[in-house]
Amino acid sequence: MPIHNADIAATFTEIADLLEIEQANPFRIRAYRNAARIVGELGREVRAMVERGENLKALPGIGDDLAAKMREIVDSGKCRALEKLHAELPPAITELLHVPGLGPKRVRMLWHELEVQTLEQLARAARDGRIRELPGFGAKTEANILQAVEAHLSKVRRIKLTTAAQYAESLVPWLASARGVARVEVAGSYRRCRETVGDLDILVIAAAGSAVMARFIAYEEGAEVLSQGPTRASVVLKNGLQVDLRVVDAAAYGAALCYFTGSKAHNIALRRIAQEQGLKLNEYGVFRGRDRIAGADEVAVYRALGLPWIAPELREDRGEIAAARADRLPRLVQLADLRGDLHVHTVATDGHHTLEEMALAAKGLGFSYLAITEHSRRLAMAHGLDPRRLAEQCDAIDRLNATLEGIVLLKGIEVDILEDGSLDLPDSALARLDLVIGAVHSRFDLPRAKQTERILRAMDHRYFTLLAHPTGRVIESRAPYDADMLRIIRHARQRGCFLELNAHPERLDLLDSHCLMAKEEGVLVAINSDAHSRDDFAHLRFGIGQARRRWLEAANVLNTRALPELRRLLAQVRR
Ligand code: DGT
Ligand code: CA
Ligand code: CA
Repeated sequence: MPIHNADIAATFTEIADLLEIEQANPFRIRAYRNAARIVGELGREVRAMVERGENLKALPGIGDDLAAKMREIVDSGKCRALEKLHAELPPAITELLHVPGLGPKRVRMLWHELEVQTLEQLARAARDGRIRELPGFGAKTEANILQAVEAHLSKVRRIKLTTAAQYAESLVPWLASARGVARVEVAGSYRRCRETVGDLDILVIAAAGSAVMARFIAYEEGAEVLSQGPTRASVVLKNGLQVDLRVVDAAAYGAALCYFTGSKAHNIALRRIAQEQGLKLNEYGVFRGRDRIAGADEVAVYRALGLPWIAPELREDRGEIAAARADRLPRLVQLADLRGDLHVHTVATDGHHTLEEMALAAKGLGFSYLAITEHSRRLAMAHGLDPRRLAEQCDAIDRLNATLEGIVLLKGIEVDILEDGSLDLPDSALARLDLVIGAVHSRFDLPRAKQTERILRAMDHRYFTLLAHPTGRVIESRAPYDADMLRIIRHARQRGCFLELNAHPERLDLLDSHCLMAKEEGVLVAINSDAHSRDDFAHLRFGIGQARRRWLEAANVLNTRALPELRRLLAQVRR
């Protein structure tokens, strides 16, 4: 069974959680949490690194012990350290940690005193009024716990697109290699590049009697078969992700692809258009009376409805159909339009590769420029740069640029925006840079007016160029900080500075809705990888997907500009 980074990260997180409940050494716990984060954010598969015999200890915070555990997980699918903890503690107890207000101490007490081991038992204990009796709990806490558990139990689970991609990219070749399969494609919200997906919808063209269904059911990562028939089946994978498979004829493939790509709202709008023209649209084709006038090919399905083909990312019934009818669909930005990346880190702070390694990797992607933007000193955890180290890096960049061919390194910084809106480095340190990215990394809790003012003030700084990950959210784990994004975007317009769409899989920030706001307000967006390793440039495709969902064209994106034009734009922002 192929092991994905998400599996390794989940194993380490679970170990850390269980150790916390056992009240183990905090340093040990932190080492596992750190490893889970590093692996979870890595732009390449640990499995491939192990297969190639690469040194896992090159990853930050990974020593002999963790490297050995990673190899063990990749090789055997198991981790003895976790199994040992499972033998000592109830299996589902870590779920309790995800209830707001419950830390390891309380979970331990609930388990020891009330024998609560699962969310259901927790809810029952709360309903019975048993929790309030425990020292340090009380009736109010009990009520809060009950509410949180019930909300949690009813919440439908969605999975990050980037995580789903790891699973889809193993499953698709597995299905494609079955006898009689002509084509495999993932439709649904995955194809529309939503930032999270509820399940995967996979479409297959296969001849009658093909082995694809049997192969799907036999997939090693499958945990449970929910339903199974000759042309459709649903399986839940071990990670909880549901996969719906449909086998269709080549003659209906385009119509099925259109139907199962959705969204539902887009489908309904298309069907209405068909009806207006006396046609019928369903998952088998476009029909006039009993004649199928289109079906095999998605472009032809749209054409039969009198429309140009609409890119999947647009299919949300958010104006794309009217735009298509008027022949005014946007020419969406593509990965190949990017000429460079304006936000990366190196070994000087918390990155894994050197300046030169990052430059060569960027050049390998066809980029003509790459901005080096380390953290500033305030982020001590990430070894942020002070003025002296920044100056040294600038010198190193100058020396390297003199020898590099085909790629130019730009000098930048990801400087912390302090609580009062000032920047973490003095003007004298920033003056020499080509660009200054400002970022909020602290005090996410400021009230809306204060948070907004803080960011506006930072933008007014004479050297400020670009606002990094503008809302600060981390997908499914940290909500955006409370700030007036429209005001921030309008201020960026007046100030002439830019916004980032950070393509890091945990972030995808600018959010979907703000991308459109930026476009409408005329603020250029930089789609950046925030790479901490040369493999992380792979994140860019998810940033591109997010941008496309909100209609961004190459012209709306800063780093589609050629270097001379980019330099001109960056210089214009300085005061
Ligand atoms: P998800 O899985 O929640 O992230 O979102 P989707 O869009 O992948 O939704 P899903 O998996 O329930 O269904 C896949 C596609 O199938 C959906 O985008 C459109 C189509 N579909 C599903 N149910 C209906 C329906 O009741 N009417 C129409 N017109 N289309 C539907
Ligand atoms: Ca789906
Ligand atoms: Ca589905």
